Amino acid sequence: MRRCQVAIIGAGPSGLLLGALLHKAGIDAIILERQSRDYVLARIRAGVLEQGTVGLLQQAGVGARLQREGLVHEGFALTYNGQSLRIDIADLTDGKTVTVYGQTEVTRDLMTHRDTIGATAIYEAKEVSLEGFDGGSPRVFYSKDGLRHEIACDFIAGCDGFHGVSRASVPDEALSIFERVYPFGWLGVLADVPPCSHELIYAGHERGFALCSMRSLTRSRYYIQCSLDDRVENWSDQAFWDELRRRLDPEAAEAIVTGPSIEKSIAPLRSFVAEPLRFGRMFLVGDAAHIVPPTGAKGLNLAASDVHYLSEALIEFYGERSSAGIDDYSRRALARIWKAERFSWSLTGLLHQFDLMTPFERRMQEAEFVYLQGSRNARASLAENYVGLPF
Ligand code: FAS
Ligand code: PHB
Repeated sequence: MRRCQVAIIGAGPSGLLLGALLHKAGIDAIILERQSRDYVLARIRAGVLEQGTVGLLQQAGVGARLQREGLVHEGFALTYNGQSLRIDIADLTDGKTVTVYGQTEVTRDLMTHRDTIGATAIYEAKEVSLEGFDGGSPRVFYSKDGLRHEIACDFIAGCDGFHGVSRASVPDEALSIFERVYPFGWLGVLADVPPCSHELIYAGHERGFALCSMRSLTRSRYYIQCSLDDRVENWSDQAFWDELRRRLDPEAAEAIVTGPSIEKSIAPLRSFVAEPLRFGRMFLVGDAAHIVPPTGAKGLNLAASDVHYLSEALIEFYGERSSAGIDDYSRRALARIWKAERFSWSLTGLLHQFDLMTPFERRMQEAEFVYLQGSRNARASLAENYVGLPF
């Protein structure tokens, strides 16, 4: 049987970032990941980092490549039925910005860092199970190379995403679930073509939402809203490019450079929060605790603030033998989670087409866009949420 202070379930951004911050504080953690490294790295997900997330990665010692290769953005465009409005986030938030740097690269930097510091991450750890976290002696079990292994620890960090084992190990009666499943998904395409604009474009259109994003100046990431029963195989590259162009303003549509997709996938959209986030000596972190529709670019960034709160709490516990931080983790994390859930839900409602929209609801979308066009205060509210509310 192995022993460590903190057992971290999941080697996504949450687990790897928590592991890096705990290591820096001299706290011994073991990360257990169900998949292989390559599998984790092949998942194409988030693309926009808030300043707080960038700062945390730098604090963890993994900010160098991000600093070199990340694209700092001072604004983005909102378009609605072909009209374009630039949201000047730097001007509206006294200089705050966001950084475009793919989650794949964040994860790669964190994995490389963990190897460099010689800290333990066990990949392809199957059949992970958690025991004793409601008492004082948590245990984690997993299978690898045909053997069953056991880890004794002080705490378990459930960083294992929406479909993980951590939240599933909590008795239903101990959890309150809040959820909205949206009646559509996002069809995403990654292509080695230059972006159609130097900034992101969030497009609301009667045919459906579209998003023009990027990973670098030579690699673009595009999304279009699609129906829940749609399939990737229904969409040739050409069909995707044609539909994307239909949903953009004329200038952006004209600027689209097409090319073969190197990744094409459909993601469902949901808003989800589990309360509370602490169960004795086990904590839920990141997507294990909450999901947001990616419209507001909050998913990865919310995981980062959870990690910030939990790492601070555990460092305080081991450093000062105080449980104040771990006792307050759930309350503190949920306070920021719910504000990001509101923003993501609101922006999703503004920019997407809902099948059963009444003419009144369509007018409400239009009125919201016209209000944003005419009110600096309205744009400032959107901007302060987009750059990320304070930790
Ligand atoms: P993750 O899901 O990233 O990581 C959890 C890890 O735990 C995984 O590696 C998994 O293999 C592992 N795991 C699961 N069960 C386990 C078990 N039983 N034992 C051991 N390991 C286990 N956010 C944005 O901001 N913008 C986006 O565009 C965006 N697009 C997304 C698209 C998709 C399809 C999904 C699913 C999410 C998207 N997100 C996006 C949100 C996403 O970026 C998450 O917020 C981010 O991955 C959260 O990181 P983690 O909490 O580490 O969870
Ligand atoms: C992305 O680049 O994948 C991305 C960017 C912003 C979002 C969602 C996804 O809001």
